[in-house]
Amino acid sequence: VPIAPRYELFYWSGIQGRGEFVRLAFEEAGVKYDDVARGEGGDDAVVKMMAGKGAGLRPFAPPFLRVGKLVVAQTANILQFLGPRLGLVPDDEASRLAANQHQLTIADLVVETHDTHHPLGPTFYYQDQKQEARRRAAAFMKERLSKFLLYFEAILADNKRSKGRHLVGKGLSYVDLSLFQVMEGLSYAFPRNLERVRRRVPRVQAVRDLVAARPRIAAYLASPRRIPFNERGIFRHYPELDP
Ligand SMILES: N[C@@H](CCC(=O)N[C@@H](CS)C(=O)NCC(=O)O)C(=O)O
Repeated sequence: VPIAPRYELFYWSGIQGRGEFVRLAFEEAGVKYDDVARGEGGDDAVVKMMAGKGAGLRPFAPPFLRVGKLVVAQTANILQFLGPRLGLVPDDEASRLAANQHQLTIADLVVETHDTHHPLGPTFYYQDQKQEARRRAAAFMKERLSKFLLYFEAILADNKRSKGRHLVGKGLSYVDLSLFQVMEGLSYAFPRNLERVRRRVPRVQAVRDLVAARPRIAAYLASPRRIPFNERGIFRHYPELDP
């Protein structure tokens, strides 16, 4: 990989989705990246790569990153690759493993959040699985949401090196950015239910606030580069799922 590489991010153009975890890392680092599908080629550019029509390893699903001849897919894997290059993870092996581990746990939470509106999977429209979605969302709210967030609260409390302010090491890492994104998404999708959990996770909330106040992140959030949440992404607001 060249010293100042051209980073091309491939992700669906109309949603934050999983691509947002990667965008936030670039934005915090102040490193330029092409958001390929939002350019001229549109979403077709993503589809072509998955059909093996680009050089490099063929990805199963977006997001993926192309850097020269290298193609890197899977959100956590992309962030593991970018972390050291963007200065968003400590150097030591234990911290890198911890960062990747937390990112994978966040990926699990993202899947479970997605499954609240698509419990029968992506084959059927939400409209055709509304009943199941209600059951799944209720179970998620009752047991899973607080379980995940209280886990991250405990990780923060355990991380004495950062005085409980960061998930990994002493300073900000890509995992903090991802925790911010999850909190934003959950608060869009489930404002009522998240409010009930939020006060039980003050350290998680503080990470959210700290990331939102980072100058480059604040500028990004206020820019047109930040796609608004909508009902096509992972975090969808259906009032009937957030009683
Ligand atoms: N585990 C993968 C999941 C990727 C994924 O599910 N991507 C979604 C968009 S957010 C997609 O388009 N999937 C197409 C499919 O699964 O057929 C990751 O974390 O990157």
